[in-house]
Amino acid sequence: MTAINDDSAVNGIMQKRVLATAIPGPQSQTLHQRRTTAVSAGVGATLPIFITKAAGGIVVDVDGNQLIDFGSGIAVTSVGNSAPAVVDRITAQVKDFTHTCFMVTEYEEYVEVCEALNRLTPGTHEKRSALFNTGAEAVENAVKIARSATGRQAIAVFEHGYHGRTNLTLGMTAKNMPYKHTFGPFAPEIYRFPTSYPFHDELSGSDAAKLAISRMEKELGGSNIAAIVLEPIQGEGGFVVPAPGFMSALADYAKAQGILFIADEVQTGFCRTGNWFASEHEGIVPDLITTAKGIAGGMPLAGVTGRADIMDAIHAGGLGGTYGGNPVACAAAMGSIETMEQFDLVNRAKEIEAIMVPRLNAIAAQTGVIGEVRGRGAMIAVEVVQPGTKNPDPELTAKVAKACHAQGLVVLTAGTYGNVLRFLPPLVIPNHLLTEALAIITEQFVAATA
Ligand code: PLZ
Repeated sequence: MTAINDDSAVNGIMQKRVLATAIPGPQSQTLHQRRTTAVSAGVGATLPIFITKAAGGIVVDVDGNQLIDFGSGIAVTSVGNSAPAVVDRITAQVKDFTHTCFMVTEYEEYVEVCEALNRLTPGTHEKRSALFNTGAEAVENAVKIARSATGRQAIAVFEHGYHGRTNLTLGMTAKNMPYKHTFGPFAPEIYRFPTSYPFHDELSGSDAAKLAISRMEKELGGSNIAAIVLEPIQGEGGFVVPAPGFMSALADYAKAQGILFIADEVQTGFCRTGNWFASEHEGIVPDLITTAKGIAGGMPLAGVTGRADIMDAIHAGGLGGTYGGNPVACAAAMGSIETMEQFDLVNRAKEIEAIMVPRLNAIAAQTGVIGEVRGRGAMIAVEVVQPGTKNPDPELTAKVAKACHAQGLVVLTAGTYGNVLRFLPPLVIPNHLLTEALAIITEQFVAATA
């Protein structure tokens, strides 16, 4: 880790927080104003600053501010922005060709990424992959594949789950505002069940699974269920880590009933949680696994990987799309995977967890407004509550997030109740920036609760 864990410049950007103006600064404000006359008001912005450069653990804005990045563009730039291996591979690929459509004429880069996915995902069984552009598209295709391969229709999903913004995946997503509100009706045959949320349900993994399974049995009947789709750690839902045994009990039930177990690892995959995939923490080998985000260092790419018998059960031509597995995105993925292996980012994510969790627990003890510090690896969050209760405090969460932004730290919120502050640093962030960010978070929690 020595190569990327010092405070020198990365890609010419000093790994240093700089507050040159108020945030957002005047140039960002001007651009944001311009944006309102060109971009639909339906597209949000967590922090309305305009970025010109980013590398390592820093994003640079038009006003010359340098912010510490605890968002990674929502868990995407795990290898850092414009990681050298990603840039080199993209540059070479762009010079050769940018697109043929893999369904029209083939190219090796697509096959290479599928081989890497088959090798890196859990399980040593024979696998196949197919490539798409976004996480939602991967989930849509996993559902298509599961329905076609099983001849069944019902899809079981969970409370607090998030699977995307297309019509099918919105139906699978739990939260109304802002995702689903006024956008229905949603696709049929999607059923939501209780999840394991240890901080609130106080159930063991096996008891939580029993509850979900008995509901599946009574409301659907196991033989009607095509797939159980689950995030091994819920992302948008608030980094909810299920109690140990929850996933394995569901996976066992699925196996016994001929139901496919689909792990949506779009947010948790590719070293983020201190394993290549979060399913591994529980020894789960999913039948199908969806990936996106961290796979390609910021380029749009997604995959469905799974048992060869399932993936090959689909009729020829049944899967595809114009851009899925675009060669430039595939080149980026190979550069990204190379970086993860070269710098051992699985273990770097564990180091980040070891640095962050004690500091966040200290804030919890000091302020009394953090009910739980949770997550794995570099996917860590705090659930903000009214002191002495488990009642959500979304106002305080928003206030602390905003105060962190003003101090030059990009943080995101999450959770069904909007009361989770989540931290997703690039895995290549230098330690001094991690420490500085934790100091900012501490100060802002203390100030907001004083
Ligand atoms: N599955 C588990 O986390 C994307 C969404 C941000 P796409 N999460 C970030 C937003 O507000 O739109 C996500 C996820 C899981 C699927 C998806 C969807 O991935 O690449 O955004 O389509």
